[in-house]
Amino acid sequence: MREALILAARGRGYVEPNPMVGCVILKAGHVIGRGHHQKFGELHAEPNAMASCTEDPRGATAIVTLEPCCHTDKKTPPCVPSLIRAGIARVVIGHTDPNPQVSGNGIAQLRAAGIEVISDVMNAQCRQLNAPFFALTQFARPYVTLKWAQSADGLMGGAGNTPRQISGSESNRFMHMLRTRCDAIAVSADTVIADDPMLTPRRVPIIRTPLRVILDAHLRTPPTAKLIQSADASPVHIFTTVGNPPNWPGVTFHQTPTADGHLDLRSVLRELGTMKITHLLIEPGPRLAKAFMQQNLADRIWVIRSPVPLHETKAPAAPDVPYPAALCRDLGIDTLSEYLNPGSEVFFANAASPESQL
Ligand code: AOF
Ligand code: ZN
Repeated sequence: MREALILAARGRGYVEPNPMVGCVILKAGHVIGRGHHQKFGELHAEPNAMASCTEDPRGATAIVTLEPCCHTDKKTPPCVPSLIRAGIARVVIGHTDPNPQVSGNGIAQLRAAGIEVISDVMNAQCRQLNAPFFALTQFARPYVTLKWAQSADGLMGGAGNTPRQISGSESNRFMHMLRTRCDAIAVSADTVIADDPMLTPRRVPIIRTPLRVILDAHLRTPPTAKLIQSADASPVHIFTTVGNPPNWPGVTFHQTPTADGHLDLRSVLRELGTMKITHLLIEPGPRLAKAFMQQNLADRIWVIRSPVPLHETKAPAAPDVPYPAALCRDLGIDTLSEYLNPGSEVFFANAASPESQL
């Protein structure tokens, strides 16, 4: 199962909104096949593993991180009938599929065919790997990651929200690798005004181009912002409470209710869920970061810490993250810490995510 998990993790960024799945086939104590779900719409882990078998899989054990699918009326043929046809004797499963069309039916069909099924093996780790899939299928919202860089003295920028280069070149390259594995990147209007960002992945192999999102309750985004000027080529979505928004090419406005005078973040997430956004990366300033954390809406936090202090008074301080890190690693002269929110409804194990180990 440990090996199947490693195989599954190769799918991050390629398979969403599907889950990542890995499969290892064992016969007489030897691995005879390996596979994973490589790309959305393409073959599942089990047929890939069976196609790679170096021996006839009849009588073999298939170890799969996710319950094999049994439903039809979808992009690929169901895996349960192909496991039965191949004569697999035993299936070991990490977690049941939260997809209501499968959810235990895959296991029932395998058993009905006389196949031995052992389920929930390394269950918490397998579910943690697919926490974003659980967020979307069970809670109809994306998995939310906050990412920020902070100086040695804990600052996220200069006084008055002025931008400062805090992270080094290796951290920046790493962040672009993470961006291209997300479905959407969101910033506040404050960040648009202060930094004028593009929010595109750059200087790394492009896996997917995330949707660009601005959280802008009072519609303060200037039409001259790079995001708006480039919206024709790469769409931008603005969540606002303002009615009758302007007609900007490539920009979609989402009318959003308020909560305490701010955008209602739960409504934002619900709307992004209807758009099948699985991974939402937020690149917040201190105010937005605190709002997501206080409302328990951040599933994961990445903090890049620079060894260099900014020494600025009146500059915004980064929030404290009140839970233990799942991973700490060097990125050039900086360090990256990954925190999984144990209070998240899709927290299953404090296991580092595959993209943080790229
Ligand atoms: C598996 N093995 O590797 C994956 C499964 O549209 P399709 O045909 O790709 O089916 C997608 C659904 O199949 C997805 O929502 C989930 O329930 C399941 N994913 N199942 O047996 C796999 N990726
Ligand atoms: Zn399948």
